[in-house]
Amino acid sequence: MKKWKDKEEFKKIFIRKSHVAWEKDVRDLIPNEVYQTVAFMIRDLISEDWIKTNKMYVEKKVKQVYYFSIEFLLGRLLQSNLISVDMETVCREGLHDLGWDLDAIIPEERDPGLGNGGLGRLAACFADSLAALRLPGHGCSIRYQYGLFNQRIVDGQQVELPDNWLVDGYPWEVKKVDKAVNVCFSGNAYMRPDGEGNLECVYENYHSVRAVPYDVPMVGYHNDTVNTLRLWRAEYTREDVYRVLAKGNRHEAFRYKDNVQLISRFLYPEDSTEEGRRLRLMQEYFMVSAGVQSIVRHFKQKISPNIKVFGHYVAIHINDTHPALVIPELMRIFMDEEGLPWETAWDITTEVVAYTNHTILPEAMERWSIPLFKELLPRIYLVIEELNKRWLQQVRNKNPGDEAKAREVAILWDNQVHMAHLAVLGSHSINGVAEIHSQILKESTLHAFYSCFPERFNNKTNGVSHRRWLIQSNPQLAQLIDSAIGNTWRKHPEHMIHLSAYAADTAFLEQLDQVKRIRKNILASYIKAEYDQQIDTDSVFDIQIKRFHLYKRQLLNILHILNLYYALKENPNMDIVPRTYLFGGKAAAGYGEAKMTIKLINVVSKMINGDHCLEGKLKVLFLENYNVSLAQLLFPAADVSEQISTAGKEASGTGNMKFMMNGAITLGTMDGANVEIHHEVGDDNCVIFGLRADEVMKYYVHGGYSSWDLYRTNEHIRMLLTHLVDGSLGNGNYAFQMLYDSLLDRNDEYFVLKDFDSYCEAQKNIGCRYQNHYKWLQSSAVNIAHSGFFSSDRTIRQYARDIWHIKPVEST
Ligand code: BZD
Repeated sequence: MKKWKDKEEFKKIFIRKSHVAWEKDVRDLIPNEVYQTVAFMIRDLISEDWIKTNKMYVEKKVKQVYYFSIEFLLGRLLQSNLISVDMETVCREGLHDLGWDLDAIIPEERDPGLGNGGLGRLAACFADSLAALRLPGHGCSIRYQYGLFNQRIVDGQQVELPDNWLVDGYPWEVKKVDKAVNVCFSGNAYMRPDGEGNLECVYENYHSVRAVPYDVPMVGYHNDTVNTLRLWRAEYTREDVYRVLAKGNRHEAFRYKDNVQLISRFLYPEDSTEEGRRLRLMQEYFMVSAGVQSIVRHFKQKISPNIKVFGHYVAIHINDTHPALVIPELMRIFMDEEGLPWETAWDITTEVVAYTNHTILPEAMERWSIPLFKELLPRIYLVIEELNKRWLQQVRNKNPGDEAKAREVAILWDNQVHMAHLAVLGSHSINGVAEIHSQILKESTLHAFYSCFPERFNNKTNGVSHRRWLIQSNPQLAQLIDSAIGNTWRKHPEHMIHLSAYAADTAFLEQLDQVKRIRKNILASYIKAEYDQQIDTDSVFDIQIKRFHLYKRQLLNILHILNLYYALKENPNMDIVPRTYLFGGKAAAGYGEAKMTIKLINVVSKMINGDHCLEGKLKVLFLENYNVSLAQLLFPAADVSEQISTAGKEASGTGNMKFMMNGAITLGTMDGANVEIHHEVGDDNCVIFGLRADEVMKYYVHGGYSSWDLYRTNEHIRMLLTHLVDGSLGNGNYAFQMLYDSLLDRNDEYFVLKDFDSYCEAQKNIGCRYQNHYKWLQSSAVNIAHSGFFSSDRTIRQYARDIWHIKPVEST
């Protein structure tokens, strides 16, 4: 790996580079120019390794995995890359000599918001681990011109602003014009006899879009592996524009250009409405077709002309169902372009593809209307139709007369294409993302498929990159861990378990306390600077940061806070441990209840923070525009990690792991990976409350829960709900009617009221535990010690061993 020898060399190169890039004296640079100069210097360091890595994979003919994900939520790369090449100190000192502070330069990089939440961030942690473990694996996604919206809070309400993250350019990407491919949409496709007794497909009158890749290096931690994240952008070709122009209509040509570019213009929010669905389907096929074409081309050019051995060298992973069209696209290429018969094409396809499911919420299961699908992707539709025909024939032969069975597993049904069914059928491996989630998939959501292919189902509990979420975000804690157990945990996070021995070491716990204090102060200063709010660093920092969704139950959290507020008003001498409740997260633009929950939090926050009788006891803040960078400040400062989803609904959660790694105590339900966190640390070191998943399921199946009954019998609940609609929150009558209705008229689908008392108890329990500060610190240490299991390195090793069958590649 190339490095700067020392800060002197750094400065020399910096000065030369900045002269060339900006034609300016170093003293006259603006911070953004400093950022870009350092970024290009890092690119210089890694470029040889990047070329070498790809060469080595080809020369050694190793099997490579391609991770397809409609989202990659990378976070800023400057600091993480500096850490990977082990040059952070040299850079910091060099910049300092030149009059710049690295910490002031880092925020100059725009945080690329190419994802909504957990799913996209997981993809980024996986890319990080693949490179760190020297595994041959690459990402494939879309280069959205606008990432997830920027959130502003106006009058307590979320307002969505466009995120034009590319305005200043993106120094980490390399446009690869020579690697562009064409992706075809619409037109007509039909089968006809090929003259040799078989059928062949004719596909004509289609529109083609040029897909141009932009490669971003994924730099391995302290090694010389540099993998690639390939982001595709839709472009028009001059020839295509001329062709439209030749028809004599200039407006048509403009429209054509615009429509093509629209494909990679916006990231769609997870709960998007009907509008834009056509475009979303185009995006999915665009990414899939471009990615698969480039993999096949690379394979044929560099690995083997024999397509039948494709599966020995290539694994494709689909991150949820959005890339499931990989399956029919491989079939199309194998049959139409490589001339393979259906059966051979199918064997190779299923040998190559593996699928991870990330949700069991029925409304989040992707389905496309058949007429839309047929119109946009006629050739792909023919493949799916044939697949569905063959599959249902098999199912009906096995279960004669059982139409319910056919319905349960059909890809085409009710005029819809069922993407999860396509994904399951076309994959040799199907996994959930936490034990409980994988169990629910087998027992319920995908039970019919599980009985057909039990051997395909497995679990891979999620993990997060301890490099970004501990080493980078919390260097103070990382150093403390080093001083206790040495630094081998940085490469082997499972070694963190040795920290258990320090959970009773007073000196260590005092230092841990000190580190938490420092991190709380850093966060407090940031909040003062950015939001002009003062927070008390002696209070418990209780944090809920994640996407807003009814099942994640931010509503339960804020109702408890409101209840506490009323209790304090009634009894001002009540003895409570001072609390600072922090919220962050975005709601999908069209998700009324989620947006109203944000509004409720802001209204309650204003009321509580403005009430001077409560000063020093209770503070509530909603932090605008939660993103990866803000997350990096919040996790290290947390005392309490709010993981309070309705049991059975959160597939895994990954924020829970980041909090744990930073020593926060989980306050959660037995849901997703909380179950495994609880298993790791035990009842003494986390606080569990609420219904269990089987109890929730029983209520759904057999009934027996009435939120109105609770309303009638529980005076706290009645009072809180009344206040939502009687104007006493100072926001007009009926202000929160939608939330009131969801809790009562719609019978509280997510059991907020049912779990309310249990949650209040759990909050009291947290207060008591915090008062015994020594024990609290012990719990904190136990959590950190046991967080090694939740490193994405462990997860990726399991995927590599059990699903992809790929091995680390050592440089020679
Ligand atoms: O995936 C999340 C789950 O809700 C979490 O429980 C889990 O930890 C993570 C990672 O496995 N799912 C998402 O984040 N899903 C989306 O963001 C999404 C995006 C587009 C369309 C549908 C869902």
